[in-house]
Amino acid sequence: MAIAAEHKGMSAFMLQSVASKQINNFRCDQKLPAEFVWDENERPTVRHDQYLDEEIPLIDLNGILSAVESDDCAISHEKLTADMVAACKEWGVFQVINHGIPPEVVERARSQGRKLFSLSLDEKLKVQRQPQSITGYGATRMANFFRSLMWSESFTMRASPNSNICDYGNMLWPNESQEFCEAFEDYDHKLRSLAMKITKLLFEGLGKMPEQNEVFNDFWGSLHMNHYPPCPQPLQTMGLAAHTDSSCLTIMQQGTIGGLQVMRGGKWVSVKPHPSAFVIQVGDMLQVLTNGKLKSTLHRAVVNESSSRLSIVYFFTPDPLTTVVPLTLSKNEKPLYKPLSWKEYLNVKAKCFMGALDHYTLPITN
Ligand SMILES: O=C(O)CCC(=O)C(=O)O
Repeated sequence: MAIAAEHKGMSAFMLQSVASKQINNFRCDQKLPAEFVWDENERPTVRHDQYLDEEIPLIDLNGILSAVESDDCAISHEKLTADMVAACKEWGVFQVINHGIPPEVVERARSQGRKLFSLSLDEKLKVQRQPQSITGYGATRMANFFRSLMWSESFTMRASPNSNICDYGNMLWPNESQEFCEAFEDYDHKLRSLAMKITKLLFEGLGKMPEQNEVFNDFWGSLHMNHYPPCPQPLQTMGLAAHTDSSCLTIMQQGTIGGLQVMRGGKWVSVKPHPSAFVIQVGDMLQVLTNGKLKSTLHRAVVNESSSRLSIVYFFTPDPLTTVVPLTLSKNEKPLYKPLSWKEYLNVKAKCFMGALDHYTLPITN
């Protein structure tokens, strides 16, 4: 196919540059450029706003996140953790409300995200993601696994405890980066705490609370934003191709415009935006830590013709060098995965993409 031949031999870095240039120079009276047209059998069949009658589980964290609990609370706590685990097993995704993160914190980060993507391409290229780096501006890193380009641009920063948020703020707005820096540092700290709590609740729901394991002492975070401009032929392209996240947990804010779809029972399901909710998804590392009891969620993003969409994603990951092993083993249960570090896993994922977990999967023995 012509497009494949055209892209053959291009590095992910070059593909990112091609995609960013095309998207930023695009005029809305133009047709979808050929590089973005996906093969018919790979195109979306479910629109961004085509929702099921059955709702994706909505979990109310009201009261549960506070430290003090009465006996009544203990019952609801148990039910809540069981509901979370059931949602992960049945849907691979759930949304949380009353999560304790004020709406103004979310809006402040979203407004800075919109400001960033509305900069000129030249300004954004000052912070372009470099070939071996996971942070910076560009198209998605998984670009070179696909023959066609994706209709999106993205920007990633390391979050605490090793944040480069303010460094990026200073590079983008040398004399006025304070607002950017404060907005995302605040967002980062609050999301980190929420991610820790939800991770613990999930382990509790599985009946195992491995507090002592070193993974729990040292989680890292990163903040990733995706911008999907309106697209003239949304059903011929893909915003972000199907993938699982390498993280432990992913917490996403998708605003009011839908586009996220998760695979459930062999079918794509659109996640309906809830005005104040965060979307929670299981990543590859949680699959390893739970010995496959929770599976990482296969998901993708589709685009639409009328509205631009911004998603802000917080990836909660193990410390890059800490050894990650299955932690929820019951008596006689064998580990399904070899020990790994997240750093090493990212390198394998960059080469094998969706085959990365297979690389660490142990043969089943009796
Ligand atoms: O924007 C979305 O809806 C999906 C984002 C996503 O899957 C990602 O950034 O990994």
